[in-house]
Amino acid sequence: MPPSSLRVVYAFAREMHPKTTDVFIEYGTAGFRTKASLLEHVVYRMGLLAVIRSRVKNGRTIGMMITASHNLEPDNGVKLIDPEGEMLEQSWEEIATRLANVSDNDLEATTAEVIKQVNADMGLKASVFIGMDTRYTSPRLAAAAVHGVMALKGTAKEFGIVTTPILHYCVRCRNDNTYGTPTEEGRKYGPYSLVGTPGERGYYEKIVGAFKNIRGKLPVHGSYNTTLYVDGANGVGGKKLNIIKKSLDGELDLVLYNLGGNGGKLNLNCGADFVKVSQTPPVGVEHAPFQRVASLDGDGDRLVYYYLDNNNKMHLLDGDKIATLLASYVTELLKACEATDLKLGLVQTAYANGASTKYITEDLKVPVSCVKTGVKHLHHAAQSYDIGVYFEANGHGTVLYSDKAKTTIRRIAQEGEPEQRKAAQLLLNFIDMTNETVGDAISDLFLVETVLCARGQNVKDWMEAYTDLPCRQLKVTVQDRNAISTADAERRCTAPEGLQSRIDELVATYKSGRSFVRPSGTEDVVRVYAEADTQENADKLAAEVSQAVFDLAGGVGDRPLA
Ligand code: NG1
Ligand code: ZN
Repeated sequence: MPPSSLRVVYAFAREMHPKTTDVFIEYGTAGFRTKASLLEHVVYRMGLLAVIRSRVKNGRTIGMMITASHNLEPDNGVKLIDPEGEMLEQSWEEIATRLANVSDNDLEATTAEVIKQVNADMGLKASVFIGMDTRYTSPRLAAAAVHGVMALKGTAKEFGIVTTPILHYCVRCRNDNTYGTPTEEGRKYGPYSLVGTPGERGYYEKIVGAFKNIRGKLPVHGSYNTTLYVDGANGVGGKKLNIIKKSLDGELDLVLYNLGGNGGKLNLNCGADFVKVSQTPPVGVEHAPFQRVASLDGDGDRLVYYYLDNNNKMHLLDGDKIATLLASYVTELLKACEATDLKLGLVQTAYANGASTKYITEDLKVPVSCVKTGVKHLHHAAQSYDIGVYFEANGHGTVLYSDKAKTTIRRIAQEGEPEQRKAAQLLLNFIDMTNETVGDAISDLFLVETVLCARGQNVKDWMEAYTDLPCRQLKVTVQDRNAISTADAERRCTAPEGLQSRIDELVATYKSGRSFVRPSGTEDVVRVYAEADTQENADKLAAEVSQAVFDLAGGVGDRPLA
């Protein structure tokens, strides 16, 4: 494409999506995320970048998801998805930030610069898949994305309202037709049965088909009960479960709440992030004690469970509990099929509860690594195992199976002794049910339900594997959150001076105390995490560390936020 044809880049910007703000915006852990009203020009420019990225990847499809996940309704965001269904390569984050912040007048020249820098062949075809969450600002932003794609003569395909993981799945399938068919519904086979080869399955066929298949092999027994309540966060995940529900034939009885009707607001006092951070049940869900409840976030990529006891006290089963449940079950199946050369490992972040890390190491005897916050770091680390289970404590995670693992398990399923074959076949269904591209609340929900059913366990049995240390998360607003630097997978803070030694002093006064601070990548705050032997102590430690951040890192206002 000759440089003169980049004029249209400026024309679209000026006429349709002008930059109306000078607020600097940065591509963070989850792409760009801020007030929806500040995003239109950013999304348009990401449409341009997606086309360039697609051409650099030889015309393979790139994804663009319009969402602000668990944030409240007024926010929105955009992130790019790479051809394998993974997060955008890190080295492109700086390019995205540059393109998002230049003036409209400089946009044409900067676009040309970027094309040159990444050596994109603008004569190639380019393909971009676009999806959005349920926010009322999303359609307008999706239109800006399409214009960005058009301005550089790429082909945009809109998926409408989808969960983030559905879009990741479709991008992966479009580029690798052995993984599946890039559609939500699938085309060939009736109500989500697991027929045909993996490459012929749409999203529901893959996940739900595998679940039904495995349920045929695992009769309900023990204290497992097929009724599951779900808090849909008034977002897209609940809506998709409502579609799936109709095809479940009693294998799982979903009772869905917070589906977006009745004035329920997205993520407001409900959803996985609210439940995890506030450690309180969502509004709008009514149930008896010990009923298993799953809570999704607004774009359907996070999942936590909880139940209430007889005293209405909430008990949370977060990402750590899900990770340990899945890792222990896969380990069991690997043993049963005697695939002893396959190494399983677990990846967590500093937010993982200390009790979970101890349980994984000492009881499950599974290697565990700790990485920086942000799915891309976890995903990457999980790829170093034959089978890598990764979860953030907030409920975002999945399981990755290497080609070696898949080949070995397939071979055992065909050639092994009868007992080995049985375990390997269950494992193959388990792999089918997993969305390996990214953490996926719907896929994870079916994985959890499968393990509980296989073990005949209720939610209390699951909880009893280990006891979480009480913990607390707080936020502190400071003048410049980037004044905080961290090291050792964010567990220690290297600036501002004196803060880490203050944290060490405070932690030393608490039994089982642990605390760390880091700047958020999605909000303009510093996050504080603390755990200790009692809830009272965890709360106190978190408050004291927040005060230290406030004092030493330039707190804004009268005192730290509650
Ligand atoms: P930040 O705002 O950087 O803490 C939050 C989550 C991340 C990740 C991103 C993306 C916590 C403490 N942090 O990031 O784990 O999920 O959002 O959504 O939960
Ligand atoms: Zn999310």
